Amino acid sequence: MQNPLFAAVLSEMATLLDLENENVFRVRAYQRAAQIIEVLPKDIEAMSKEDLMSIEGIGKGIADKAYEFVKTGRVKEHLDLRKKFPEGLLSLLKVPGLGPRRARLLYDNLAIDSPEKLRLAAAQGRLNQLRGFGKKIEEKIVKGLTLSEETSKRILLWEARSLMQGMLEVVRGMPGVVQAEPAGSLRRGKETVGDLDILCAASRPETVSKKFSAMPFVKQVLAVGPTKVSVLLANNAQCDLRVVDPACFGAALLYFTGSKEHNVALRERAQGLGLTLSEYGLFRLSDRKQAKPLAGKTEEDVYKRLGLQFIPPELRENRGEIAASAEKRLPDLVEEKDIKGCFHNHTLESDGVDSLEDMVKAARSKGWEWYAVGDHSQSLKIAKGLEPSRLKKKLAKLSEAAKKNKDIRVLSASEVDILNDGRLDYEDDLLKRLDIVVGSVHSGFHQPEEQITKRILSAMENPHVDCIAHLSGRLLGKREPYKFNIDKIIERAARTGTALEINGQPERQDLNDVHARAVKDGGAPLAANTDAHSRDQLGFMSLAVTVARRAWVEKKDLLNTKTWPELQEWLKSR
Ligand code: DGT
Ligand code: CA
Ligand code: CA
Ligand code: ZN
Repeated sequence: MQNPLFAAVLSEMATLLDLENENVFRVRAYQRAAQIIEVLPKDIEAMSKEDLMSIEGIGKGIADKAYEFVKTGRVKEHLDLRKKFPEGLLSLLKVPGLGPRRARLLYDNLAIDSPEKLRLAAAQGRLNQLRGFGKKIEEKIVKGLTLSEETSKRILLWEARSLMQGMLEVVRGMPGVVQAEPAGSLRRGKETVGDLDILCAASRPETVSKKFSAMPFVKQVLAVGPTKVSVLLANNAQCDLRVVDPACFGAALLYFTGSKEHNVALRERAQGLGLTLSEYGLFRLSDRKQAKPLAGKTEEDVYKRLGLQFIPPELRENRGEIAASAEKRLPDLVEEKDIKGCFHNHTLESDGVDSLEDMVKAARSKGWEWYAVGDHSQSLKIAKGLEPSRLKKKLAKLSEAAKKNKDIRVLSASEVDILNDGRLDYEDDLLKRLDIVVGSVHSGFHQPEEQITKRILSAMENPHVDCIAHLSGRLLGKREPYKFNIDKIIERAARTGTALEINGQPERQDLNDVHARAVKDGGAPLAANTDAHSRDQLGFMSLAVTVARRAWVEKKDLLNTKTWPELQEWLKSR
């Protein structure tokens, strides 16, 4: 699956064309094509040019480039465009708050071609010499610099997973490869990953490492040895491959999955038992030559020999999982197949792209029992939020859909803004008519902690509000969470029975794992939501479930594992 890599190429081309002052329609066409390819369910490799061109938004130019990319692993025009600008300018473009036009101004007038030079210029107060760079913009840029420095080298889990899928297909197809699995933070399901780690067992390691470094979408080989390769992919993501002997695959997988902290704690436990654990296996301390492994073929064997229950990768952060495993009280983690529905979704009535009918169809094909169709409320004008009159019309449409769909229960919902003063964006008599009300903060992000907390608390006091969405408001790499008092919110949620959402949008993953675990421990309900704005985005449920698993969440802790009769009962009890 080369789609994500090709999408990254197109999106960078859009940026470069914009830098060149190319006409905006061409720039937009590339941006649009990148978005389309990114979520295309079909592999571009398996599509003809005609197939591609039959998709709305993909013309001949893009189809030709897709063909070139599949054949050669690169796009010549992309590389030519790149050569026109210094590498540093490209990294400048990734700073939130700096578009291509502003970056170009900085480059042409102040010779700024790297984030470092930008920071210096800001510190020296040289930015406001430029037209259009007022105090506000400057502050925004400096904030953006800090954020992007922290996250620039990390990839969102969702994106990393789709890259990994493509890499695994290739590696598994190489001669002599017995097994290949993802490792590292990706396997643990961390919200962002620094690099992709692949572990593979093969009879002739050198052949694999050679082939791996010669893959078409490798941009640069960073290091290569017979059993270890590090490469940069076309989209600048780093990928590490380790090749090991099948006999110690389990021990190696355990080691390279990490986390480092989990590994250290495991090794301490081994030592206490007179054993030693390494990437090659578990041995007696007395077996100095490490000739006779006690375990190593599978992870299960290693854990068992250490007197432990198998620990799912999502829990391996040294947050109490080893003690829990030793005492046989590991949680029975929720799985995606336990999910029966979703509270928070959008249609094209507000800012989604698919119709109500199509969203319901997609939910049905996921095998869900019930599905709450929502949209934004009136105050969120940029997202075409529904005024009461439109919402009432939609309610009529929804009851039509509910009658037509017998095999999935269609519920009415809304994502209702929690206004700056804590009131909700619809009157109670309208809220009362909705099956599910999801309350959200979309404004006043800069209010002090006390004020934002108060807004959320008062929304939870409203008996119609069933769930609070994306509690922290963060966008990974783009926007910091606003300030709120998590303890007070959890305490209130536990009392009012209001669910707190685990939002599965790749940039949100909000609640995060730590907060979600605190919610569970605090006895408040959780709901895993996709916040889908298109049919494809129902797939984000898997991301929400991963966050839940990292938070030690079991089936019973998540409201949307309830069957329809169970959910009905819950709704009645509110
Ligand atoms: P990342 O890539 O920053 O998101 O995080 P990881 O956890 O994937 O870290 P990475 O890629 O540096 O290494 C992959 C795994 O290899 C890591 O989770 C544990 C193991 N590992 C790497 N270096 C060490 C080390 O120095 N000591 C131990 N015990 N384990 C290590
Ligand atoms: Ca890694
Ligand atoms: Ca690595
Ligand atoms: Zn929202």
